Amino acid sequence: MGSSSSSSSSSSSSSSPPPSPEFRKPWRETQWDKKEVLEKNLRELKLSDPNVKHIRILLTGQIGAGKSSFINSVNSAFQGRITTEALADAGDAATSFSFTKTYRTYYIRDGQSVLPFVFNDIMGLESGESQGAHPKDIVKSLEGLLKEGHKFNPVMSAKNEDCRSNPSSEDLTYCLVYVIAADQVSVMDDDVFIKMRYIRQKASDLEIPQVIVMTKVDEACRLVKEDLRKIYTSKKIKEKMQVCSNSVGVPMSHVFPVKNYHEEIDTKDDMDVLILSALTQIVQIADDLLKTRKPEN
Ligand SMILES: Nc1nc2c(ncn2[C@@H]2O[C@H](COP(=O)(O)OP(=O)(O)OP(=O)(O)O)[C@@H](O)[C@H]2O)c(=O)[nH]1
Ligand SMILES: [Mg+2]
Repeated sequence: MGSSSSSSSSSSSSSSPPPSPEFRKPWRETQWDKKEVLEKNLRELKLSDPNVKHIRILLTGQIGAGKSSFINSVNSAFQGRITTEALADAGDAATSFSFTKTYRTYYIRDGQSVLPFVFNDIMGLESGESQGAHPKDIVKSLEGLLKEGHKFNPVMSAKNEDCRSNPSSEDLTYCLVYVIAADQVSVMDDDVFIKMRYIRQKASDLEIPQVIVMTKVDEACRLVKEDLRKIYTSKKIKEKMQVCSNSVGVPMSHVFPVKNYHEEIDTKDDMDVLILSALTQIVQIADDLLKTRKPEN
């Protein structure tokens, strides 16, 4: 009798339910019902230096990570409709060449006015010496040296004669954003991380703040795909954010998960809230640098 009860208790403990994929409470606050407030604050933002009209944010990351889609998503959130100005790859992300090949500045419009922040979209990083954007070009862009329309050449960084010699405050980058796909971060090639760490070192030397936008959260977690509001209760998403943070060396407080517009035909408030929350943090971090930095002449 005694032995049978002890064997039944050990079998019940070995078949205990699997751990829940969710935390009981979100570990970060999100203003799900405050989309208009987030939008208004960004629209009415006053930069710390009145001489700078637009604060420049540079996006870098692996090919197909969702850099162009993030710019389009920000624009879509402000327009209230899907826009594709930065032209993202229309196909599956499994392409081996960068869809973005030219250096361009994207302005975000809100009705008639242009918002006080701009994005630079850059060719994606790829493993291998002569694949994807040249890391030195990304550093030149951080320093405000790359000219608009520059055509990326994976084999060779931009020549000095093709670069600006006297960048203005507007040409400088005030925040570097690593765009990393949540479903790819655990399988990303070491070579891409090596390139990112090279860029990170140079950005740190220039005292440029860095953040991570983690895209494709819908591809990494089924719960989140079904309900974006589970973003900060999903254990899987937190785990992916931690991998991003450790791999690049950016603290968790600077990692922002988003779902980009990619197949939707209308904008959605929950997607907009995550995108605008990430943008609010990025712009504040960039503006902190603007307070202190002037171009070196
Ligand atoms: N499911 C999902 N797909 C996404 C998301 N963001 C981007 N995509 C898709 O991923 C693919 C690549 O996106 P892009 O924005 O072109 O990526 P990129 O980083 O600009 O790529 P390159 O310019 O080639 O370096 C496209 O097919 C997008 O539709 C997302 O949050 N979720
Ligand atoms: Mg692109």
